[in-house]
Amino acid sequence: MSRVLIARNLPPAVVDEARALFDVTYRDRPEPLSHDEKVAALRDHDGVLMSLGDSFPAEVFEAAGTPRARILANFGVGYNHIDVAAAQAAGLVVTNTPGAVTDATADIGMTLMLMTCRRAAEGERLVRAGDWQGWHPVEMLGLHMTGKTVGILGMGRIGQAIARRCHYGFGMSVAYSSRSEKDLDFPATRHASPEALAAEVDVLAVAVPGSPQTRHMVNAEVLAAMKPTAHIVNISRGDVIDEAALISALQSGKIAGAGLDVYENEPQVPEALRALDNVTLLPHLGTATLEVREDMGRMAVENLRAFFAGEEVPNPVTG
Ligand code: 8YV
Repeated sequence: MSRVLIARNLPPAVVDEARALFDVTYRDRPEPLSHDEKVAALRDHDGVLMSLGDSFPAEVFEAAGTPRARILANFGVGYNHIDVAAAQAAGLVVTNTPGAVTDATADIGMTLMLMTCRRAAEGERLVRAGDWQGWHPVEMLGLHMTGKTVGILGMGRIGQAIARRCHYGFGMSVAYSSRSEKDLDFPATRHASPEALAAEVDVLAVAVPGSPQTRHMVNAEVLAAMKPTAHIVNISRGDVIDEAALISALQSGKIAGAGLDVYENEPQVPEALRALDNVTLLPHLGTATLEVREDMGRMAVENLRAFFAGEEVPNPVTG
């Protein structure tokens, strides 16, 4: 039986499934692996099922020498915490869990959009603090979403799921910017660059995967191109937005609001961001439902099973 480390606590059904297939070491803890634990994981197991927070930079593979492990099965779609080239050079296959995360993450995108555009988090804080003075005709007016334009930065699976929700559910027009023209089943206008997209939209939804190439793709220039009435939401990776530039755009009223599920240095959220009223801040809830976490776990286990059975892995990551 192949030896597999499950590096973090997972839904019990996933652990049971893995135990039926592999000789499992279950590290039933929420904390990410330390550097030494990662090196030991690679040396002592045939495969490692790991997740966000368990970063695997090149130095981990270097420290592990010629590892016993031949597969890193990431529990999640985003793999910017793994140096895939270094993993491959050390002889490991890397896999992820696309598809399983799409709808839940798009739902959190819509939650953020509604909460920031309609000032719901701000209103909730007002009521909770006991400060609500009663209904008023021009109190807490937000942005009406019907008929407005959403801009999707990165029209992959999650971007498309957000766009469909906006188009079919909220009567919004869809614009996008992505590396290639997409063949879509709903109307959408492509813009040449993030700046050009930002200038045209009422809500900018960041859905491009995190990577060295997309780091700070939303920079001060992109934020400056946005309308002062526009909002931005991010369900991707925190560092796709230059957080310092975002804070100053929000503080100076260059943009109207932001809804964030992800941050540059999770779980640290800058005090300056937390002090702002025009932001909605969620703790990386994108895939946080039991069904979705079970689906993600099943996909990760299936990648491991296929690999050890000598089959093609269903979800290889190529870097
Ligand atoms: C996951 C995510 O919960 O799938 C992803 O890439 O960002 C999340 O919402 C997390 O990555 C689990 O590892």
